[in-house]
Amino acid sequence: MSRLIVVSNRVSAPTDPAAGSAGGLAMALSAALRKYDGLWFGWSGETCETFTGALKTEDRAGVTVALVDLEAQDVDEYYNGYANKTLWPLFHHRVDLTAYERSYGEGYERVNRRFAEVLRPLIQPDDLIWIHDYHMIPMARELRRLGVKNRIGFFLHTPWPVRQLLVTLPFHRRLVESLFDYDLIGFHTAEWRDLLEDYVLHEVGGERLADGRVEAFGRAPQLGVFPIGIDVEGFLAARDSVLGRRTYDRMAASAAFRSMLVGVDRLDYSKGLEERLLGYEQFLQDNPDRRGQVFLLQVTPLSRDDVDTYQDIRARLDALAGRINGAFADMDWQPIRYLNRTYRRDQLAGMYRAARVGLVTPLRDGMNLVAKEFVAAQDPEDPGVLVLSRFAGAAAELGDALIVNPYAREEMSDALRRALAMPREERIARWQGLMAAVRASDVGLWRDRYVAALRGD
Ligand code: ADQ
Repeated sequence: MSRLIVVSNRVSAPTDPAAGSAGGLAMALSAALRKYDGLWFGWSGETCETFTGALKTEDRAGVTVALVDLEAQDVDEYYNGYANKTLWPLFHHRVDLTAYERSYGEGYERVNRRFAEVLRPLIQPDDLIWIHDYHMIPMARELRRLGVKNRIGFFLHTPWPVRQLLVTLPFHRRLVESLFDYDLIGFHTAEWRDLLEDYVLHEVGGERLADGRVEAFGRAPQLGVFPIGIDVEGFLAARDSVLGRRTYDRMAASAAFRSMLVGVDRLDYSKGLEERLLGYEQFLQDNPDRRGQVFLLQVTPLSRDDVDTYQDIRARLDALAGRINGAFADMDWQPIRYLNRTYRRDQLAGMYRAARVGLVTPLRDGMNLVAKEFVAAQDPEDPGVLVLSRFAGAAAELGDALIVNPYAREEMSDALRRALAMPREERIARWQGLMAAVRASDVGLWRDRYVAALRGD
């Protein structure tokens, strides 16, 4: 069997899977690679004075990882710049937050070239190469330049933007052309795939071939839909672990017969956190009889601190949570518990299980694994209700959730009232549909489907 080489910006294989608190991508990839004979290559997260390309190789929880340091200027232009200030906001439709600086684009291409040069000697002729996410789009082009003939696949964890916004990016055509050096390009949903096709057909003058593929730039890569999921058995084990059960007991006791709503998100403007708090505020206004009977546990660790936008959103959320608590709290009740820290996976599982409602309301999200974790954590006999944004990729599979438009606070308020009043039979019926969908997209299946398609099976 051919080896699998996985490439992503950050490499994060947790030594104890139950303790994992890394982002969605890292959790999914470490679960996927654990059973594979392969190599995981990426940036070490460290900087060096002058780029040498020296590799640090180690074994982490059964996964061989190969890491390289970058210069401070690389990190600034490629990671903080083009990845986090250009592509991330643009792909999440925040052109108001998108930076279009030429030095960022140059740094992005330089770092991708450096990564390709360091990886090149490690590649054996029949290796499959699987490159992840928006940090790495030009990697295939650079590897091809170095003579790599292997099958190379790309997977985008974020949404793909609409054509009308993508064209605001200088050199957008160059970026998309470099995508066409892959053999396979994977997305979470048909919607994201269709948006790339739309750009290629209408902006570049590409053509639809008889077999359904789209041809442009003299190439016709395969485009596919591979919805990512969670490690279902691993997550259930975390939920049922000693710490998972103890966390559930603690939360249930501290809820003291009140219904808990739970939100778990990285601090990011794409997650719709302000809109969620505003929807909850509306609910408290609309339903005086519910005050004192519910509370929102919002778990949001701080992230990407060096990008100004995250400082702003943090300040706004702090103010909003303070305002709502100030306006509605009583001597023995606080409507929002806002926690800025990460928790172990088993602790999160216990929190989800203790919640009556899971609030997953991003404004735009490639998939959203929290939605799937919340479903998996529930008690089949007495499950909580998932309130899910229609703008999360997960909504394409999780139609049994209460689907909401997070921009409309009255709609959020209505959904909360409905979720809290939902009879047990309906909760069970919806949960069964949701859990079947969560199992059908298990991360192991996701990996196997992608690798089979990359191999050309
Ligand atoms: P993310 O934007 O990071 O991922 P998501 O899919 O929700 O979003 O995954 C977040 C992960 O981080 C979850 O596993 C969650 O449990 C964990 N997490 C969040 N808050 C935490 C906390 N306080 N403590 C510990 N763990 C916490 C990107 C894309 C998504 C896509 C994934 C996978 O933005 O759309 O679903 O990649 O492709």
